Amino acid sequence: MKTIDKSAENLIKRAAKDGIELVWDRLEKQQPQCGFGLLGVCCSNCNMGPCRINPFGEDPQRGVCGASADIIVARNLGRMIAAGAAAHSDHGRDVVQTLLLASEGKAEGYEIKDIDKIMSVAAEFGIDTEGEVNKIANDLARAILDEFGIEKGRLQFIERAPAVRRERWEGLGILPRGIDREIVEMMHRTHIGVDNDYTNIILHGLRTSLSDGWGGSMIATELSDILFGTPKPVKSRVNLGVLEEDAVNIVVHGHEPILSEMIVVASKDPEMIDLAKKNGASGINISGICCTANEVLMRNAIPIAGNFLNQEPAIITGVVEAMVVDVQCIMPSLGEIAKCYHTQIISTSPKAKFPGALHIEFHEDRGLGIAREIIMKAVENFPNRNKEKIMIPEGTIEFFGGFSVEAILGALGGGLDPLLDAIKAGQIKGIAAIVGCNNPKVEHDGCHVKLTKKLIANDILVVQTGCAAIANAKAGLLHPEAAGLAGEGLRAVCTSLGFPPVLHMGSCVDISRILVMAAAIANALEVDICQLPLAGAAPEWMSEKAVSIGSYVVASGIFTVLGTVPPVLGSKGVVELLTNGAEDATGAKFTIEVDPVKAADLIIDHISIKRKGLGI
Ligand code: SF4
Ligand code: MSK
Repeated sequence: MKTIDKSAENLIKRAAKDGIELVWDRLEKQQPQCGFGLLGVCCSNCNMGPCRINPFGEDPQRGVCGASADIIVARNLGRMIAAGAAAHSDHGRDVVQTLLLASEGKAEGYEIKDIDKIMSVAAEFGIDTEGEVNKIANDLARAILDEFGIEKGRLQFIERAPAVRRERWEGLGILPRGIDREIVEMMHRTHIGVDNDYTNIILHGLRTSLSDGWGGSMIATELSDILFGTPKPVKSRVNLGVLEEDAVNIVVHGHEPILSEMIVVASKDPEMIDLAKKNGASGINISGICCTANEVLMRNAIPIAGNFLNQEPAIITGVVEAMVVDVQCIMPSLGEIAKCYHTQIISTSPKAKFPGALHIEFHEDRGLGIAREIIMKAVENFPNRNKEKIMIPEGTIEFFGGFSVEAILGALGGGLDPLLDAIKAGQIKGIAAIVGCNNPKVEHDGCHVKLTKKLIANDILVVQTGCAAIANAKAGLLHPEAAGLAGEGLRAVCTSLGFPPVLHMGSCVDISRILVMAAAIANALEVDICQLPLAGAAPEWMSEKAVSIGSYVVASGIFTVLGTVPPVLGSKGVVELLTNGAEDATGAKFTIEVDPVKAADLIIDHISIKRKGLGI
């Protein structure tokens, strides 16, 4: 089966009937995929190549320059980490720029929403918090821009990690210095003839990934909270059924909250609603796809249309007036599919243009004005719908999101103690972070849901971000009633708090919230993160960002299970390092397990070992 998402199933069938090619069809046409690529043993880093290593022991065993399979696989993996870290961190940089402009009164529509958070983050950066808020915001934005460079030589947010973890990083020589510096250095090291020691490359990969998790991503999360508010629990609805037949449907898709927040604000403007009514609609319906969806869900309870593999089926409904995209995880196929419908794809980032899209470039200084312009385009497109093509799935699923660390602590009465007590008493055996994408190589959403169900049934609290969270929202697991599927201990805790057994903590960059929580638990118990009953999993991952995430999660001391196979199997050395050697270095390692039920068993065993280690 292609998907377990009932709201997408019939749309996929309809696309096939209408001869519209979707991601699954393109994957099929790519078969067989290149064996060298799957193993990670092809290289085109210089023009003596491209080279590939025969994994079956026959010649050639070396690239033209003499690079072995170990070197080629490590270099390719290093570049994947660098690309992923760059994506998250450049997102973070855009949020800092917005804060900077807002502090100078040059960003229309933006304001500082979380005063407590700006004060606490400013204090971390040693900024005087006595003065006027805009001055503090300006000083903070400038201090954070320094984190991208090299002058300071040590990222500020790593101070949130337990001292013992920082010492470990220092001992390994992987303390992240500057975000851009680590990414650039990875590109330098993997140029022909530079770093040809695969262990050294992988170690720098960990350092690069740490500059994402404890740098770029954490910056994106914290500053988004400052500008748009720190999330609190919210109720919303999910799946493609959130699209409405009589309203102007605007789907925001991509990653950054900067424009989508303004679109949400502008969509409530009576003038925009009147315009929609004049064009024959009942109003304006905003929904989201991918991590933009998670951003506007967390702070505005905006419904979610779907995750990564829902982006093409969304257009097949025939009711999307505009799909507004910024950066990351946006398929270049959207423009082609939209040609068969009235949907207007609107690209907005100067960094990301798409075939067949109308480009309305976003600039923070006119944020609200541009959002209004985009909404007007969507509204004017409403009369162009072809009524015969409309196919909206019936029924939506209710779920809860908005579980920032602050919200979780708030619900626990302001401190971690109730959670620690539940863990010590074995009511909650441990915590698993299930994150990451969809991948058409595996059943859409299926691995996320099977893994999660087995974990909660075994009293493991699941925390989630990204497309993984959306998958489980669609499956009904992000609702307090899902506590009925949990083991006795977890069920009791969820029932007393009114919490779901699966907590939605936000977008991909918000995995930094999970790091903050892990560090807080480790600090409270006076142990290192790697001693805690924690695990990570990315059952359906596909993006380079997921490679960076997996790497910083392991580097932070958390055992991680990958559900789709990374392109590393062509190197015995790299595989041994990631699945074994990493444990000596970081206290954690990777495992690859494509069967989600077996992956759950691995996590359950791991958590039980860690519990024994703590004597609980
Ligand atoms: Fe081939 Fe070496 Fe050039 Fe890569 S860097 S393409 S292995 S010669
Ligand atoms: S959106 S990176 S497909 S989680 Fe963050 Fe989903 Fe993966 Fe993109």
